[in-house]
Amino acid sequence: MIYVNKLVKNKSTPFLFSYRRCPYAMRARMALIDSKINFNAFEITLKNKPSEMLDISPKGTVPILIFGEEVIDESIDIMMWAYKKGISLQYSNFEKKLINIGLDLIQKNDNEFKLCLDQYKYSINYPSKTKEELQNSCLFFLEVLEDRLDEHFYLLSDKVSFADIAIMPFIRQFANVDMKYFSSLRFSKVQRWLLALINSELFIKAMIKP
Ligand SMILES: N[C@@H](CCC(=O)N[C@@H](CS)C(=O)NCC(=O)O)C(=O)O
Repeated sequence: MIYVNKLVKNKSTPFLFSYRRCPYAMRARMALIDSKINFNAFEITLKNKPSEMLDISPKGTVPILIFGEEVIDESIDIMMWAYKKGISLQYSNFEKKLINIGLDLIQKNDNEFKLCLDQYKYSINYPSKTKEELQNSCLFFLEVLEDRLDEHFYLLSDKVSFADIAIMPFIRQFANVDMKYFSSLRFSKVQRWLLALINSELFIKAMIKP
């Protein structure tokens, strides 16, 4: 792992422990790219995490950003770090009220929707509930997003923001469980929003195989 050590210790370029398919790592990579921050990334496997990573952050989750003495091991904190540091100007135009709406949506995603999503994704582990029940329990959040998308194409305005980037990987997971079901839902704005983000240059860049 001399290679990892060298990258971690590089003081001029931020380093990210990442996992391509992890939705939290996706949002971190997208925020870094959106903020035009050049970074080195190391793709881990969850079953065999590098000891260098565990030494730095024993909780053992990705993403982890390391820059000089700074270690940031929560995806939202990495996003905020990126937008503060980067040259993405769009957020300076946001009022505090909009930023708070974005943060509230992310809280709902991470604390409420994610739980329902995991049960739906791993429905086999919940034999007492039907697939339909598990699907239905996720819909409250799609309803919230559909309402937000009533006024603008994206969640906070007509431009992609940190809120879209933070939430999109989880809605993508929801859609991927059963695409036919997702497409049949009444949430046409969420469907259009997700498709636009999946096809965006930002997401495509963030998903390039390491
Ligand atoms: N709250 C953390 C959650 C990160 C997380 O749970 N990442 C998953 C991968 S998607 C992970 O690393 N899990 C550790 C494991 O499965 O061993 C964040 O936002 O960064």
